[in-house]
Amino acid sequence: MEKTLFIIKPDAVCENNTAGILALVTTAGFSIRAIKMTRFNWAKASKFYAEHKGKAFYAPLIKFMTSNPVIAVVLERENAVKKLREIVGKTNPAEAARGTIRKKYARDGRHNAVHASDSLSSAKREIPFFFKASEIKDWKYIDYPVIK
Ligand code: FUP
Repeated sequence: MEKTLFIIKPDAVCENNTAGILALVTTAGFSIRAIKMTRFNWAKASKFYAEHKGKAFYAPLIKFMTSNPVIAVVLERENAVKKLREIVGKTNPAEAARGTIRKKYARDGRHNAVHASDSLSSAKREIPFFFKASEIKDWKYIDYPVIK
């Protein structure tokens, strides 16, 4: 089993698309191992997107990602990184395949609804931006007896 980081971005959170997006990922066989609503500050977002520093879209991207809350999610399934990227679709919704999350929920190439780690090493770098190891649990339902 593999874990990856998924972020529901400010556009999708504010447009109330969280439930629809999570329904798509859980239907695709992912389990939610950790989830939280939080807000990026400038320093954290700059570090998260450091690989894009120097590109024209970098500052507007950071501005957008810090503008409103995001929902960070640790998702797990076999081949999670690759499979999640498939159902997320291409960066720009105009190029994203039908049935993908970005085709359905993204507005454009910046306000594109979600983030998904692009490799296992990215997932390992990105998950700790939001979660301590102790917050990521393989919960198993236990039917505790009722104590009267
Ligand atoms: P992706 O892996 O599909 O999220 O895309 P990238 O890593 O290439 O880019 C990260 C984010 O930068 C995108 F999700 C949105 C933003 N971006 C732009 O705003 N404009 C661009 O031309 C490319 C990316």
